[in-house]
Amino acid sequence: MPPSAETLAYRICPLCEACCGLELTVSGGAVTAVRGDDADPFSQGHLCPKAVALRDLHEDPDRLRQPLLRRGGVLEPCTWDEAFAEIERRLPPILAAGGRDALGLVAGNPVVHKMGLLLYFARLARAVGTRNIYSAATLDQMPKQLSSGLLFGHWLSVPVPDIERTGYLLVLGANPVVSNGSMWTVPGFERKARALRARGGKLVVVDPRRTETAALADRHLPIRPGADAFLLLAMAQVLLAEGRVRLGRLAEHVAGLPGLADAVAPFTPERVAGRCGIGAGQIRDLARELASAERAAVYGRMGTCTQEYGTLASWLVDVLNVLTGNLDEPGGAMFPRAPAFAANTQSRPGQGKGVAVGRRRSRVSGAPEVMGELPLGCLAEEIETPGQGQVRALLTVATNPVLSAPNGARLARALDGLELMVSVDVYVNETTRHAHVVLPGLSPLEEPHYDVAFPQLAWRNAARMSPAVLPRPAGQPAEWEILLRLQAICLGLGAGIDAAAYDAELLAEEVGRAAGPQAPAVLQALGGRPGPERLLDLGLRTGPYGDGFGKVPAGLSLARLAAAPHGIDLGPLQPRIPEVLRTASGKIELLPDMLRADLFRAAADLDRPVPALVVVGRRQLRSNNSWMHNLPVLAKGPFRCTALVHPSDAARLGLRDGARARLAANGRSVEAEVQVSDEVMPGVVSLPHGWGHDLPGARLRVAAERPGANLNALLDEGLRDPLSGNAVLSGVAVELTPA
Ligand SMILES: Nc1nc2c(c(=O)[nH]1)N[C@H]1C(S)=C(S)[C@@H](COP(=O)(O)OP(=O)(O)OC[C@H]3O[C@@H](n4cnc5c(=O)[nH]c(N)nc54)[C@H](O)[C@@H]3O)O[C@H]1N2
Ligand SMILES: Nc1nc2c(c(=O)[nH]1)N[C@H]1C(S)=C(S)[C@@H](COP(=O)(O)OP(=O)(O)OC[C@H]3O[C@@H](n4cnc5c(=O)[nH]c(N)nc54)[C@H](O)[C@@H]3O)O[C@H]1N2
Ligand code: SF4
Ligand SMILES: [Mo]
Repeated sequence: MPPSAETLAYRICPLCEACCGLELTVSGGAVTAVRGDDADPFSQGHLCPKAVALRDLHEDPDRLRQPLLRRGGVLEPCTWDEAFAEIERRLPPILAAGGRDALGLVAGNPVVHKMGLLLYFARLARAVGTRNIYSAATLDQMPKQLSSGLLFGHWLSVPVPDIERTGYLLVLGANPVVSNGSMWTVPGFERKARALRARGGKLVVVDPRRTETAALADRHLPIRPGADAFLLLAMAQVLLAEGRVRLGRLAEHVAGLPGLADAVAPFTPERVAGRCGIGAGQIRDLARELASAERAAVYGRMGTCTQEYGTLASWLVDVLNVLTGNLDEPGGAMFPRAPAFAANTQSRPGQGKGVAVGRRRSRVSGAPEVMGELPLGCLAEEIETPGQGQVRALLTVATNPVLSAPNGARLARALDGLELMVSVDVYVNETTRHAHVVLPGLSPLEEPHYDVAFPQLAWRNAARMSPAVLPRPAGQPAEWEILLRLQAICLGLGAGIDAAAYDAELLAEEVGRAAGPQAPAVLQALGGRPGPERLLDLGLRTGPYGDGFGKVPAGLSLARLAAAPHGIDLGPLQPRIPEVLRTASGKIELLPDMLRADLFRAAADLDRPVPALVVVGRRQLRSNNSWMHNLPVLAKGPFRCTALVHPSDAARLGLRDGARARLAANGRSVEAEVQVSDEVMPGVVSLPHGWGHDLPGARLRVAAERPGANLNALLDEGLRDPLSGNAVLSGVAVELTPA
């Protein structure tokens, strides 16, 4: 074939949780067009403007293609051997002196969008054995993972709305029309929501801002930020007090119902109305409407997690799903069944160990470990504070916490105090500019892909994998190999290790433990594919749809999946209770002790005065957290990092539309352009996150042209939901003055 001939390639988009199937036109070694893949049974042709940016990302001259090494204070290109040799020279002595905990690990959002990173970061973390593990999860969804773990027994047993069959969808603190869904993989949410309304169903949105999703809804209820737990408690109180609870089929699978009525009794609609900014009558009506809908689902996301009562709110979302008989029912909130890697399809069905938290605590603040992680908000103090267990070396993988986490300025100072910082990333950005060694990952187009986590959160069961679209540049390792080499260095095996042989050795150990006498045959069947692909084949073949290495001839395997470029549909969500449960009791634990106890904190806080002005975040279609502002196709157009202010607040504060204003909190401030709009409720200002690209040393030429204001510069790294350790990013008091 002549190199200029056009070919079509199919690739799952790695840029958000929707995981859309894309059809890429490839010509002359470059991607020349990006479309949604209409033949993909899961995403059905959906795509958003970010997909087109995959091409910009691939071609971005600022994207790193060579490792960098700090020499004389400056990050300079080096060879891979030099980079690993430097790490091997510096890291083992730090571990020898300070122990395993001297190495901190931080994983960022794109880790979950790259098969090699997700599978091998977990392995690296286990092998190193450090307690200092951090990730974007504690800036995001940890409350949902904790509440799901407590209710259902596993961190990723998160029920999602069965949107195609529901008649009523209540959305709190999420804007899936823009975000394309989170902890709910639902490409084309907007189309599905319109279809819901077209068939006579209802969409209700609870959000301080009339979002793009709220604009589509039958009803928008503006809520004071941080008050969701109170709203949901009152709704549960109404259902219980008015005898509207119907557990249906779940009755025999639920524990803890008797205590629930007492626990929520103090939170009547009248008691919480002021805190929520929603009338008691409206709260009561909402509860009754939800209870009387034939098939309904409640869904809460970012807004309900990134607040002081994030775990309570996340728990109550599912309490309402249970109380209304909608959990695990078609048209309600259901558990997907992932084809591979899902803990809730493994081990004994219906019962397990549940989840444990607080098995250890962070050294400085005493924050409990959750899901093996410490709150990212603790990282700076763990680096700064001397003593046994102090973080002296740091490995960051695909993360930019200097912008994406509260009070990045403090973290940036702390990073400069490290003895060694290694970053696996594709840019020199606000965080990696602090590194001593930067190891670049491949462009997503150069790697095969399978979504390890998202099928467990998907609107429909499916299996899809993408081969690499473009060849990998000679000499550049895949990210899983980079992580494996780092693991070898940490374990004293040396940087020069043969990564493929080491990987095969580790796989043999794993399979040996799991498959016993069958291990040699299993290893033989997995063959000599690269590491992550072998793990995927193993996961698929031993998974719930798998071929069981020949036992189920029509079952799934990597070979079978690879032969289906658009993916394989595995049907609508099916009821999974009790099989999905992994609690010790084998029941849904409706009132876990930890949450019952947290209700006292909420009750004591019910009458706290509401600040005059609080800040919330805002996601935008042409932006993705902190890292896609360097891509021309997304960066063009009107500047979007504006502060939305309600007309009544603007008048009160003397702010004009288009004027610049200073936002101040916690003794820090940023400046942004004001956009006066009744889209936000009075008393709330909305500013997007992930901006602030004006820090010296970052190499993001496009982003630096319009740096924007960093919302997180205002926030407090110590303010967390104490149960999950999740940062409070929403509802923080701010002062707003003309600049
Ligand atoms: N105030 C406020 N703060 C927030 C949020 C909010 O709503 N409000 N949202 C939070 C949420 S939900 C999240 S998930 C976090 C995200 O915060 P982070 O985990 O910091 O993720 P990103 O900001 O998306 O930055 C991604 C990083 O990965 C790098 N990267 C991109 N692609 C690749 C790749 O293929 N390989 C490698 N190795 N690196 C890559 C980028 O260069 C960048 O450094 O931000 C959180 N911060
Ligand atoms: N285009 C785009 N898509 C993205 C991302 C992106 O940056 N850009 N980021 C991706 C990531 S990492 C994630 S985690 C997902 C997140 O996806 P979503 O969960 O949909 O997150 P947001 O769009 O931030 O929506 C959160 C909503 O909560 C509202 N809110 C704030 N505080 C409160 C509160 O106290 N109560 C209630 N009820 N609402 C509140 C905000 O106004 C906002 O509308 O999006 C993903 N998709
Ligand atoms: S919605 Fe998400 S997965 Fe789909 S094309 Fe856009 S960024 Fe990619
Ligand atoms: Mo996120």
